[in-house]
Amino acid sequence: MKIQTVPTQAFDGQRPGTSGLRRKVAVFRQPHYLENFVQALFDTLPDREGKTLVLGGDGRFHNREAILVILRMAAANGIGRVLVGRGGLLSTPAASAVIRQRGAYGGIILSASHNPGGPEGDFGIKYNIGNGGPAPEMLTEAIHARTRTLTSYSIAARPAVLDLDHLGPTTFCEMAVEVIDPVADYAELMQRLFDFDAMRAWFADGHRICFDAMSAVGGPYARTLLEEMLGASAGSVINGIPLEDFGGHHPDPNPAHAGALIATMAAPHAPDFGAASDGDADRNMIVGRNFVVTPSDSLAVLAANATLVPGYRDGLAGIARSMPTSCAADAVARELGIPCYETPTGWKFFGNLLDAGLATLCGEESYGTGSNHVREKDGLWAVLFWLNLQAATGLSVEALVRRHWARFGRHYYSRHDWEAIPASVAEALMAALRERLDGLAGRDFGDGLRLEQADDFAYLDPVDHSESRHQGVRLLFAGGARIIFRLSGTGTEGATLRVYLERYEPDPARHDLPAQAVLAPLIAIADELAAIRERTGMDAPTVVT
Ligand code: VG1
Ligand code: CO
Repeated sequence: MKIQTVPTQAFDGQRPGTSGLRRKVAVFRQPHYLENFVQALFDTLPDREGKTLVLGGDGRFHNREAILVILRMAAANGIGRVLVGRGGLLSTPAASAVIRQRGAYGGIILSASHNPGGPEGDFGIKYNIGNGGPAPEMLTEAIHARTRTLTSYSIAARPAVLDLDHLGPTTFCEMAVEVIDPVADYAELMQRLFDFDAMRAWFADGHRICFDAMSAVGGPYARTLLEEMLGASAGSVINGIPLEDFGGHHPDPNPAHAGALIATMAAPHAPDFGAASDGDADRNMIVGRNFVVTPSDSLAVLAANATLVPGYRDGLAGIARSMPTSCAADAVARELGIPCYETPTGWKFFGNLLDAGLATLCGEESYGTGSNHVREKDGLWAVLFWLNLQAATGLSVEALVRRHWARFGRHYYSRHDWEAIPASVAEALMAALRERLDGLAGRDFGDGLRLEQADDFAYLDPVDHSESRHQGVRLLFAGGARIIFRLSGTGTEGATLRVYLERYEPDPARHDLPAQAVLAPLIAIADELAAIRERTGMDAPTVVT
Protein backbone atom coordinates (compact mmCIF):
# COMPACT_ATOMS: atom_id res chain seq x y z
CA MET A 1 0.00 0.00 0.00
CA LYS A 2 1.29 3.43 -0.89
CA ILE A 3 0.80 5.93 1.94
CA GLN A 4 0.87 9.61 1.15
CA THR A 5 1.83 12.16 3.77
CA VAL A 6 -0.01 15.30 2.81
CA PRO A 7 1.12 18.64 4.25
CA THR A 8 -1.75 20.66 5.66
CA GLN A 9 -2.57 23.70 7.76
CA ALA A 10 -4.79 23.80 10.81
CA PHE A 11 -8.36 25.05 10.37
CA ASP A 12 -9.92 27.25 13.00
CA GLY A 13 -13.01 26.08 14.77
CA GLN A 14 -12.84 22.29 14.45
CA ARG A 15 -14.20 21.89 17.96
CA PRO A 16 -17.01 19.31 18.16
CA GLY A 17 -20.28 20.70 19.56
CA THR A 18 -23.16 19.02 21.36
CA SER A 19 -22.91 16.08 18.97
CA GLY A 20 -19.82 16.03 16.77
CA LEU A 21 -18.40 18.53 14.29
CA ARG A 22 -21.17 20.01 12.12
CA ARG A 23 -20.55 22.46 9.33
CA LYS A 24 -21.93 23.45 5.97
CA VAL A 25 -21.19 20.91 3.23
CA ALA A 26 -19.13 23.60 1.48
CA VAL A 27 -16.89 23.86 4.55
CA PHE A 28 -16.40 20.09 4.70
CA ARG A 29 -15.59 19.98 0.98
CA GLN A 30 -12.67 22.39 1.29
CA PRO A 31 -9.44 20.54 0.56
CA HIS A 32 -8.06 18.89 3.72
CA TYR A 33 -10.95 19.93 6.02
CA LEU A 34 -12.35 16.44 6.65
CA GLU A 35 -8.88 14.89 6.46
CA ASN A 36 -7.50 17.19 9.15
CA PHE A 37 -10.27 16.31 11.56
CA VAL A 38 -9.96 12.58 10.89
CA GLN A 39 -6.18 12.69 11.36
CA ALA A 40 -6.62 14.60 14.62
CA LEU A 41 -9.04 11.90 15.72
CA PHE A 42 -6.64 9.06 14.84
CA ASP A 43 -3.76 10.87 16.54
CA THR A 44 -5.89 11.06 19.69
CA LEU A 45 -6.38 7.27 19.66
CA PRO A 46 -2.82 6.10 20.30
CA ASP A 47 -3.67 2.41 20.65
CA ARG A 48 -5.66 2.24 17.42
CA GLU A 49 -3.20 -0.11 15.67
CA GLY A 50 -4.94 -3.21 14.34
CA LYS A 51 -8.28 -2.30 15.93
CA THR A 52 -11.78 -2.65 14.46
CA LEU A 53 -13.82 0.45 13.71
CA VAL A 54 -17.46 0.82 12.67
CA LEU A 55 -18.24 3.35 9.95
CA GLY A 56 -21.48 4.65 8.48
CA GLY A 57 -23.65 7.68 8.11
CA ASP A 58 -27.14 9.02 7.62
CA GLY A 59 -26.76 8.99 3.84
CA ARG A 60 -26.80 12.73 3.37
CA PHE A 61 -25.02 14.46 0.51
CA HIS A 62 -21.23 13.86 0.67
CA ASN A 63 -21.65 10.67 2.74
CA ARG A 64 -20.08 8.29 0.21
CA GLU A 65 -17.13 10.53 -0.65
CA ALA A 66 -16.38 11.01 3.03
CA ILE A 67 -16.60 7.25 3.70
CA LEU A 68 -13.97 6.56 1.05
CA VAL A 69 -11.62 9.25 2.40
CA ILE A 70 -11.99 7.90 5.93
CA LEU A 71 -11.33 4.32 4.80
CA ARG A 72 -8.15 5.39 3.02
CA MET A 73 -7.02 7.27 6.12
CA ALA A 74 -7.94 4.37 8.40
CA ALA A 75 -5.75 2.10 6.28
CA ALA A 76 -2.87 4.56 6.39
CA ASN A 77 -3.23 4.99 10.14
CA GLY A 78 -2.96 1.34 11.08
CA ILE A 79 -6.62 0.48 11.68
CA GLY A 80 -7.00 -3.28 11.35
CA ARG A 81 -10.55 -3.65 10.12
CA VAL A 82 -13.54 -1.48 9.34
CA LEU A 83 -17.19 -2.57 9.41
CA VAL A 84 -19.10 -0.33 7.01
CA GLY A 85 -22.87 -0.21 6.64
CA ARG A 86 -24.02 -1.19 3.16
CA GLY A 87 -24.20 1.86 0.93
CA GLY A 88 -22.30 3.72 3.65
CA LEU A 89 -25.48 3.79 5.75
CA LEU A 90 -25.88 3.26 9.47
CA SER A 91 -28.34 5.04 11.71
CA THR A 92 -26.76 6.49 14.85
CA PRO A 93 -28.44 3.96 17.20
CA ALA A 94 -27.58 1.09 14.83
CA ALA A 95 -23.93 2.19 14.77
CA SER A 96 -23.98 2.16 18.57
CA ALA A 97 -25.51 -1.32 18.55
CA VAL A 98 -22.94 -2.64 16.07
CA ILE A 99 -20.01 -1.23 18.06
CA ARG A 100 -21.29 -2.97 21.17
CA GLN A 101 -22.38 -6.24 19.65
CA ARG A 102 -19.22 -6.74 17.63
CA GLY A 103 -16.90 -5.50 20.37
CA ALA A 104 -15.43 -2.83 18.10
CA TYR A 105 -12.88 -0.35 19.36
CA GLY A 106 -15.07 2.60 18.31
CA GLY A 107 -16.93 4.07 15.40
CA ILE A 108 -17.18 7.07 13.13
CA ILE A 109 -20.67 8.34 12.33
CA LEU A 110 -21.23 10.78 9.50
CA SER A 111 -24.30 12.82 10.30
CA ALA A 112 -25.59 16.27 10.96
CA SER A 113 -28.71 14.65 12.39
CA HIS A 114 -31.78 16.88 12.13
CA ASN A 115 -29.98 19.60 10.14
CA PRO A 116 -30.96 19.90 6.46
CA GLY A 117 -28.80 18.11 3.85
CA GLY A 118 -27.85 18.55 0.22
CA PRO A 119 -25.09 20.64 -1.38
CA GLU A 120 -26.32 23.76 0.46
CA GLY A 121 -27.03 21.86 3.66
CA ASP A 122 -24.99 20.54 6.55
CA PHE A 123 -22.56 17.69 7.06
CA GLY A 124 -21.12 16.26 10.24
CA ILE A 125 -18.79 13.72 11.78
CA LYS A 126 -18.58 12.29 15.24
CA TYR A 127 -16.62 9.63 17.02
CA ASN A 128 -18.10 7.01 19.33
CA ILE A 129 -16.05 5.03 21.81
CA GLY A 130 -16.09 1.31 22.58
CA ASN A 131 -19.20 1.47 24.78
CA GLY A 132 -21.05 2.59 21.64
CA GLY A 133 -21.61 6.12 22.89
CA PRO A 134 -20.44 9.59 21.86
CA ALA A 135 -16.87 10.45 22.80
CA PRO A 136 -16.82 12.14 26.20
CA GLU A 137 -15.80 15.80 26.46
CA MET A 138 -12.25 14.92 27.48
CA LEU A 139 -11.75 13.14 24.17
CA THR A 140 -13.51 15.71 21.96
CA GLU A 141 -11.39 18.43 23.58
CA ALA A 142 -8.23 16.44 22.86
CA ILE A 143 -9.28 15.98 19.24
CA HIS A 144 -9.89 19.70 18.95
CA ALA A 145 -6.51 20.50 20.49
CA ARG A 146 -4.85 18.20 17.96
CA THR A 147 -6.63 19.90 15.01
CA ARG A 148 -4.78 23.07 15.96
CA THR A 149 -1.28 21.67 15.79
CA LEU A 150 -1.58 19.30 12.85
CA THR A 151 0.84 19.82 9.95
CA SER A 152 0.18 16.73 7.82
CA TYR A 153 -2.10 13.74 7.45
CA SER A 154 -1.65 10.19 6.18
CA ILE A 155 -3.83 8.71 3.50
CA ALA A 156 -3.56 5.63 1.30
CA ALA A 157 -3.04 6.46 -2.37
CA ARG A 158 -6.29 6.40 -4.31
CA PRO A 159 -7.04 2.72 -4.89
CA ALA A 160 -9.37 0.81 -7.16
CA VAL A 161 -13.02 1.41 -6.34
CA LEU A 162 -14.64 -0.22 -3.34
CA ASP A 163 -18.03 -1.85 -3.75
CA LEU A 164 -20.01 -0.52 -0.81
CA ASP A 165 -23.25 -2.01 -2.06
CA HIS A 166 -22.63 -5.71 -1.60
CA LEU A 167 -22.43 -7.44 1.75
CA GLY A 168 -19.38 -9.33 2.83
CA PRO A 169 -15.70 -9.12 3.63
CA THR A 170 -13.21 -7.56 1.25
CA THR A 171 -9.91 -5.71 1.42
CA PHE A 172 -9.30 -2.11 0.65
CA CYS A 173 -5.83 -0.55 0.67
CA GLU A 174 -4.63 -3.79 2.29
CA MET A 175 -7.02 -3.26 5.20
CA ALA A 176 -9.85 -5.65 6.03
CA VAL A 177 -13.24 -4.13 5.30
CA GLU A 178 -16.58 -5.79 5.83
CA VAL A 179 -19.73 -4.39 4.31
CA ILE A 180 -22.48 -5.21 6.81
CA ASP A 181 -26.27 -5.16 6.69
CA PRO A 182 -27.08 -1.88 8.47
CA VAL A 183 -30.36 -3.23 9.86
CA ALA A 184 -29.61 -6.82 10.95
CA ASP A 185 -27.77 -6.33 14.28
CA TYR A 186 -30.22 -3.64 15.28
CA ALA A 187 -33.33 -5.66 14.43
CA GLU A 188 -31.97 -8.59 16.40
CA LEU A 189 -31.43 -6.35 19.44
CA MET A 190 -34.99 -4.99 19.23
CA GLN A 191 -36.39 -8.52 19.28
CA ARG A 192 -34.61 -9.17 22.55
CA LEU A 193 -36.22 -6.11 24.18
CA PHE A 194 -39.82 -6.08 23.00
CA ASP A 195 -42.78 -8.44 22.83
CA PHE A 196 -42.99 -8.95 19.07
CA ASP A 197 -45.84 -11.46 19.36
CA ALA A 198 -48.02 -9.01 21.27
CA MET A 199 -47.28 -6.26 18.76
CA ARG A 200 -47.99 -8.60 15.82
CA ALA A 201 -51.32 -9.43 17.40
CA TRP A 202 -52.06 -5.74 17.85
CA PHE A 203 -51.47 -5.13 14.14
CA ALA A 204 -53.41 -8.26 13.22
CA ASP A 205 -56.35 -6.77 15.15
CA GLY A 206 -56.45 -4.04 12.53
CA HIS A 207 -54.55 -1.25 14.26
CA ARG A 208 -53.00 1.21 11.84
CA ILE A 209 -49.92 3.41 12.17
CA CYS A 210 -48.09 6.07 10.19
CA PHE A 211 -44.32 6.33 10.59
CA ASP A 212 -42.69 9.28 8.82
CA ALA A 213 -39.03 8.46 8.18
CA MET A 214 -38.58 11.97 6.75
CA SER A 215 -36.61 10.63 3.73
CA ALA A 216 -33.77 9.87 6.10
CA VAL A 217 -31.81 6.82 7.19
CA GLY A 218 -34.58 5.53 9.49
CA GLY A 219 -36.65 4.33 6.52
CA PRO A 220 -35.03 0.93 5.98
CA TYR A 221 -35.09 0.19 9.72
CA ALA A 222 -38.75 1.14 10.07
CA ARG A 223 -39.80 -0.83 7.00
CA THR A 224 -38.01 -3.96 8.17
CA LEU A 225 -39.24 -3.84 11.74
CA LEU A 226 -42.70 -2.35 11.40
CA GLU A 227 -43.90 -3.61 8.04
CA GLU A 228 -41.93 -6.82 7.47
CA MET A 229 -41.50 -8.16 10.99
CA LEU A 230 -44.55 -6.83 12.82
CA GLY A 231 -47.07 -6.83 10.02
CA ALA A 232 -47.99 -3.15 9.84
CA SER A 233 -49.77 -2.71 6.52
CA ALA A 234 -47.66 -1.78 3.50
CA GLY A 235 -47.36 1.98 3.27
CA SER A 236 -47.38 2.46 7.05
CA VAL A 237 -43.87 3.88 6.66
CA ILE A 238 -43.95 7.07 4.62
CA ASN A 239 -40.93 8.90 3.17
CA GLY A 240 -39.11 5.62 3.74
CA ILE A 241 -36.39 5.95 1.11
CA PRO A 242 -33.25 7.77 2.31
CA LEU A 243 -32.50 10.77 0.10
CA GLU A 244 -29.27 12.77 0.05
CA ASP A 245 -31.16 16.00 0.68
CA PHE A 246 -34.07 14.54 2.70
CA GLY A 247 -36.36 15.72 -0.07
CA GLY A 248 -35.36 19.29 0.69
CA HIS A 249 -36.92 19.13 4.16
CA HIS A 250 -35.65 19.59 7.67
CA PRO A 251 -35.42 15.96 8.91
CA ASP A 252 -36.46 17.02 12.39
CA PRO A 253 -39.37 15.14 13.96
CA ASN A 254 -41.29 17.88 15.72
CA PRO A 255 -44.72 19.40 15.06
CA ALA A 256 -43.12 22.28 13.16
CA HIS A 257 -41.12 20.18 10.69
CA ALA A 258 -43.30 17.06 10.51
CA GLY A 259 -46.48 19.01 9.81
CA ALA A 260 -47.81 16.48 7.31
CA LEU A 261 -47.76 13.71 9.91
CA ILE A 262 -49.50 15.94 12.45
CA ALA A 263 -52.19 16.71 9.86
CA THR A 264 -52.62 12.99 9.06
CA MET A 265 -53.04 12.23 12.74
CA ALA A 266 -55.61 14.98 13.18
CA ALA A 267 -57.72 14.00 10.16
CA PRO A 268 -60.91 11.93 10.40
CA HIS A 269 -60.12 8.19 10.37
CA ALA A 270 -56.55 8.92 11.45
CA PRO A 271 -54.32 5.90 12.18
CA ASP A 272 -54.09 4.78 15.82
CA PHE A 273 -50.48 5.81 16.16
CA GLY A 274 -48.08 8.18 14.45
CA ALA A 275 -44.34 8.69 14.79
CA ALA A 276 -41.38 10.24 13.03
CA SER A 277 -37.61 10.06 13.30
CA ASP A 278 -34.82 12.42 12.27
CA GLY A 279 -31.90 12.42 9.81
CA ASP A 280 -29.86 9.81 11.67
CA ALA A 281 -32.88 8.10 13.28
CA ASP A 282 -31.95 8.76 16.88
CA ARG A 283 -34.83 11.16 17.56
CA ASN A 284 -38.51 10.32 17.72
CA MET A 285 -41.83 12.10 17.89
CA ILE A 286 -44.83 10.20 19.24
CA VAL A 287 -48.32 11.19 18.12
CA GLY A 288 -51.68 9.72 19.02
CA ARG A 289 -54.96 10.40 17.27
CA ASN A 290 -55.13 14.17 17.31
CA PHE A 291 -52.76 14.14 20.27
CA VAL A 292 -49.07 15.09 20.31
CA VAL A 293 -46.87 13.72 23.11
CA THR A 294 -44.08 15.95 24.38
CA PRO A 295 -40.73 14.17 24.53
CA SER A 296 -40.45 14.88 28.26
CA ASP A 297 -43.82 13.22 28.85
CA SER A 298 -42.83 10.34 26.61
CA LEU A 299 -39.80 9.57 28.78
CA ALA A 300 -41.96 9.70 31.92
CA VAL A 301 -44.66 7.43 30.47
CA LEU A 302 -42.09 4.87 29.30
CA ALA A 303 -40.46 4.90 32.73
CA ALA A 304 -43.74 4.53 34.61
CA ASN A 305 -44.79 1.56 32.47
CA ALA A 306 -41.41 -0.02 31.76
CA THR A 307 -42.09 -3.31 33.51
CA LEU A 308 -44.78 -4.10 30.91
CA VAL A 309 -41.99 -4.50 28.34
CA PRO A 310 -39.87 -7.69 28.42
CA GLY A 311 -36.50 -5.91 28.26
CA TYR A 312 -37.33 -3.84 31.36
CA ARG A 313 -39.47 -6.38 33.24
CA ASP A 314 -37.15 -6.27 36.26
CA GLY A 315 -37.55 -2.52 36.70
CA LEU A 316 -35.27 0.44 36.28
CA ALA A 317 -32.05 1.22 38.13
CA GLY A 318 -32.57 4.93 37.58
CA ILE A 319 -33.67 7.54 35.08
CA ALA A 320 -31.53 10.28 33.58
CA ARG A 321 -32.70 13.39 31.78
CA SER A 322 -30.94 16.40 30.35
CA MET A 323 -31.30 19.51 32.47
CA PRO A 324 -33.76 21.35 30.17
CA THR A 325 -36.01 18.26 29.93
CA SER A 326 -39.13 18.60 32.08
CA CYS A 327 -39.31 17.17 35.58
CA ALA A 328 -42.05 14.70 34.59
CA ALA A 329 -39.48 11.88 34.82
CA ASP A 330 -38.46 13.03 38.29
CA ALA A 331 -42.02 12.53 39.51
CA VAL A 332 -41.96 8.94 38.25
CA ALA A 333 -38.55 8.28 39.77
CA ARG A 334 -39.76 9.54 43.14
CA GLU A 335 -42.75 7.21 43.02
CA LEU A 336 -40.59 4.24 41.97
CA GLY A 337 -38.03 5.05 44.64
CA ILE A 338 -35.17 5.27 42.13
CA PRO A 339 -32.74 8.11 41.41
CA CYS A 340 -33.27 10.64 38.62
CA TYR A 341 -30.06 12.18 37.29
CA GLU A 342 -29.94 15.63 35.70
CA THR A 343 -27.20 16.02 33.08
CA PRO A 344 -26.13 18.70 30.62
CA THR A 345 -27.62 18.63 27.13
CA GLY A 346 -26.17 15.97 24.81
CA TRP A 347 -26.24 12.20 24.93
CA LYS A 348 -22.55 11.91 25.78
CA PHE A 349 -23.37 12.79 29.39
CA PHE A 350 -25.52 9.67 29.80
CA GLY A 351 -22.70 7.26 28.89
CA ASN A 352 -21.09 7.00 32.31
CA LEU A 353 -24.42 6.62 34.10
CA LEU A 354 -25.44 3.81 31.75
CA ASP A 355 -22.05 2.09 31.88
CA ALA A 356 -22.07 2.19 35.69
CA GLY A 357 -25.58 0.72 35.82
CA LEU A 358 -26.93 3.82 37.57
CA ALA A 359 -29.58 4.63 34.97
CA THR A 360 -31.66 2.44 32.65
CA LEU A 361 -33.76 4.98 30.72
CA CYS A 362 -32.58 8.39 29.49
CA GLY A 363 -34.24 11.22 27.67
CA GLU A 364 -34.01 14.72 26.33
CA GLU A 365 -36.70 17.27 25.57
CA SER A 366 -35.36 17.45 22.02
CA TYR A 367 -37.24 14.30 20.93
CA GLY A 368 -34.57 11.96 22.26
CA THR A 369 -35.31 8.82 24.27
CA GLY A 370 -33.20 5.76 24.89
CA SER A 371 -31.98 3.14 27.31
CA ASN A 372 -29.03 1.03 28.31
CA HIS A 373 -29.51 -1.19 25.20
CA VAL A 374 -27.19 1.17 23.29
CA ARG A 375 -25.35 4.38 24.16
CA GLU A 376 -27.28 6.72 21.85
CA LYS A 377 -30.82 7.92 21.80
CA ASP A 378 -32.92 5.65 19.64
CA GLY A 379 -35.95 6.75 17.64
CA LEU A 380 -37.35 3.41 16.51
CA TRP A 381 -36.72 1.88 19.92
CA ALA A 382 -39.04 4.53 21.42
CA VAL A 383 -41.65 3.77 18.76
CA LEU A 384 -41.49 0.04 19.52
CA PHE A 385 -41.74 0.80 23.24
CA TRP A 386 -44.94 2.79 22.66
CA LEU A 387 -46.35 0.05 20.41
CA ASN A 388 -45.51 -2.56 23.02
CA LEU A 389 -47.26 -0.49 25.70
CA GLN A 390 -50.36 -0.09 23.54
CA ALA A 391 -50.39 -3.83 22.79
CA ALA A 392 -49.89 -4.72 26.46
CA THR A 393 -52.52 -2.37 27.89
CA GLY A 394 -55.01 -2.03 25.05
CA LEU A 395 -54.89 1.72 25.69
CA SER A 396 -54.40 4.44 23.08
CA VAL A 397 -51.54 6.95 23.19
CA GLU A 398 -53.87 9.63 24.52
CA ALA A 399 -55.31 7.34 27.17
CA LEU A 400 -51.83 6.33 28.33
CA VAL A 401 -50.76 9.97 28.65
CA ARG A 402 -53.96 11.13 30.37
CA ARG A 403 -53.76 8.26 32.83
CA HIS A 404 -50.18 9.30 33.50
CA TRP A 405 -51.11 12.95 34.12
CA ALA A 406 -53.94 11.92 36.46
CA ARG A 407 -51.44 9.95 38.51
CA PHE A 408 -48.39 12.21 38.45
CA GLY A 409 -49.72 15.63 37.47
CA ARG A 410 -48.97 17.37 34.18
CA HIS A 411 -45.75 19.21 33.39
CA TYR A 412 -46.79 21.77 30.80
CA TYR A 413 -43.80 22.27 28.58
CA SER A 414 -42.57 24.16 25.53
CA ARG A 415 -39.31 25.13 23.89
CA HIS A 416 -38.93 28.39 22.02
CA ASP A 417 -36.04 28.61 19.56
CA TRP A 418 -34.71 31.93 18.35
CA GLU A 419 -32.62 30.93 15.35
CA ALA A 420 -29.96 32.62 13.26
CA ILE A 421 -29.13 35.34 15.79
CA PRO A 422 -25.71 36.91 15.14
CA ALA A 423 -23.32 35.00 17.43
CA SER A 424 -22.11 38.17 19.15
CA VAL A 425 -25.70 39.21 20.00
CA ALA A 426 -26.47 35.79 21.43
CA GLU A 427 -23.27 35.70 23.49
CA ALA A 428 -23.98 39.17 24.84
CA LEU A 429 -27.54 38.22 25.75
CA MET A 430 -26.35 35.19 27.72
CA ALA A 431 -23.56 37.17 29.38
CA ALA A 432 -25.99 39.89 30.47
CA LEU A 433 -28.40 37.28 31.78
CA ARG A 434 -25.64 35.60 33.79
CA GLU A 435 -24.74 38.99 35.28
CA ARG A 436 -28.32 39.46 36.45
CA LEU A 437 -28.52 36.16 38.33
CA ASP A 438 -27.05 37.38 41.61
CA GLY A 439 -29.76 38.63 43.88
CA LEU A 440 -32.58 37.56 41.59
CA ALA A 441 -33.71 34.69 43.80
CA GLY A 442 -36.57 35.63 46.10
CA ARG A 443 -38.22 37.95 43.59
CA ASP A 444 -41.97 37.46 43.21
CA PHE A 445 -43.18 37.75 39.64
CA GLY A 446 -46.85 37.38 40.59
CA ASP A 447 -49.21 34.65 39.39
CA GLY A 448 -47.73 32.28 41.96
CA LEU A 449 -44.28 32.59 40.39
CA ARG A 450 -41.77 33.25 43.11
CA LEU A 451 -38.19 32.69 42.01
CA GLU A 452 -36.43 30.29 44.34
CA GLN A 453 -33.12 29.76 42.60
CA ALA A 454 -31.26 31.34 39.69
CA ASP A 455 -28.00 29.78 38.56
CA ASP A 456 -25.78 28.64 35.72
CA PHE A 457 -26.02 24.85 35.60
CA ALA A 458 -22.83 22.93 36.37
CA TYR A 459 -22.64 19.15 36.31
CA LEU A 460 -20.40 16.96 38.35
CA ASP A 461 -20.30 13.51 36.79
CA PRO A 462 -20.93 11.05 39.64
CA VAL A 463 -18.81 8.38 37.95
CA ASP A 464 -15.63 10.03 36.70
CA HIS A 465 -16.05 13.26 38.71
CA SER A 466 -15.42 15.45 35.67
CA GLU A 467 -17.10 18.84 35.83
CA SER A 468 -18.96 20.62 33.04
CA ARG A 469 -19.81 24.25 33.73
CA HIS A 470 -21.93 26.92 32.05
CA GLN A 471 -24.47 24.44 30.77
CA GLY A 472 -27.41 26.83 30.81
CA VAL A 473 -29.07 29.48 32.93
CA ARG A 474 -31.80 28.10 35.18
CA LEU A 475 -34.61 30.01 36.83
CA LEU A 476 -36.39 27.72 39.27
CA PHE A 477 -39.69 28.88 40.74
CA ALA A 478 -41.68 27.69 43.73
CA GLY A 479 -44.12 24.96 42.72
CA GLY A 480 -41.88 23.48 40.05
CA ALA A 481 -42.03 26.07 37.26
CA ARG A 482 -38.77 26.56 35.37
CA ILE A 483 -37.25 28.71 32.67
CA ILE A 484 -33.96 27.62 31.10
CA PHE A 485 -31.81 29.53 28.63
CA ARG A 486 -28.96 28.10 26.62
CA LEU A 487 -27.31 28.42 23.23
CA SER A 488 -27.46 25.55 20.77
CA GLY A 489 -24.28 23.61 20.08
CA THR A 490 -25.40 21.95 16.84
CA GLY A 491 -26.20 24.83 14.50
CA THR A 492 -24.05 25.94 11.58
CA GLU A 493 -25.36 29.46 11.00
CA GLY A 494 -25.18 32.20 13.62
CA ALA A 495 -26.47 31.22 17.04
CA THR A 496 -29.72 29.72 18.26
CA LEU A 497 -31.09 30.72 21.63
CA ARG A 498 -33.21 28.00 23.21
CA VAL A 499 -35.68 29.01 25.89
CA TYR A 500 -37.28 26.10 27.75
CA LEU A 501 -40.49 26.70 29.68
CA GLU A 502 -42.17 24.43 32.17
CA ARG A 503 -45.01 24.62 34.66
CA TYR A 504 -46.35 21.89 36.90
CA GLU A 505 -50.10 21.36 37.31
CA PRO A 506 -51.25 18.71 39.77
CA ASP A 507 -54.99 19.38 39.35
CA PRO A 508 -56.58 16.95 36.82
CA ALA A 509 -59.31 19.52 36.14
CA ARG A 510 -56.59 21.70 34.62
CA HIS A 511 -54.85 19.13 32.43
CA ASP A 512 -56.53 20.12 29.19
CA LEU A 513 -55.39 23.71 28.74
CA PRO A 514 -53.39 25.03 25.77
CA ALA A 515 -49.71 24.81 26.75
CA GLN A 516 -48.72 28.22 25.36
CA ALA A 517 -51.46 29.91 27.40
CA VAL A 518 -50.45 28.13 30.60
CA LEU A 519 -46.84 29.12 29.97
CA ALA A 520 -47.58 32.72 28.95
CA PRO A 521 -46.53 34.28 32.28
CA LEU A 522 -43.19 32.43 32.07
CA ILE A 523 -42.74 33.48 28.45
CA ALA A 524 -43.18 37.10 29.53
CA ILE A 525 -40.68 36.73 32.39
CA ALA A 526 -38.13 35.14 30.04
CA ASP A 527 -38.40 38.02 27.63
CA GLU A 528 -38.20 40.61 30.37
CA LEU A 529 -35.11 39.14 32.05
CA ALA A 530 -33.19 38.34 28.87
CA ALA A 531 -34.50 41.24 26.76
CA ILE A 532 -34.78 38.79 23.89
CA ARG A 533 -36.88 40.93 21.57
CA GLU A 534 -34.89 44.04 22.25
CA ARG A 535 -31.48 42.42 21.77
CA THR A 536 -32.32 40.29 18.74
CA GLY A 537 -34.71 42.67 17.02
CA MET A 538 -36.94 39.64 16.39
CA ASP A 539 -40.54 39.70 17.51
CA ALA A 540 -41.21 36.01 17.83
CA PRO A 541 -39.30 32.75 18.18
CA THR A 542 -38.65 30.98 14.86
CA VAL A 543 -39.68 27.55 16.12
CA VAL A 544 -42.04 26.69 18.96
CA THR A 545 -42.33 23.06 19.97
C1 VG1 B 1 -29.60 19.54 20.21
C2 VG1 B 1 -30.54 19.11 21.31
C3 VG1 B 1 -29.86 18.10 22.21
C4 VG1 B 1 -29.39 16.92 21.37
C5 VG1 B 1 -28.50 17.41 20.24
C6 VG1 B 1 -28.11 16.30 19.29
O1 VG1 B 1 -28.46 20.16 20.76
O2 VG1 B 1 -30.96 20.22 22.06
O3 VG1 B 1 -30.75 17.70 23.21
O4 VG1 B 1 -28.67 16.01 22.16
O5 VG1 B 1 -29.19 18.40 19.47
O6 VG1 B 1 -29.23 15.69 18.75
P1 VG1 B 1 -28.29 21.76 20.84
O7 VG1 B 1 -26.92 21.99 21.41
O8 VG1 B 1 -28.48 22.27 19.46
O9 VG1 B 1 -29.39 22.24 21.72
V1 VG1 B 1 -29.14 15.03 17.20
O10 VG1 B 1 -30.47 14.12 16.94
O11 VG1 B 1 -29.08 16.50 16.33
O12 VG1 B 1 -27.70 14.27 17.15
CO1 CO C 1 -30.25 12.91 15.39
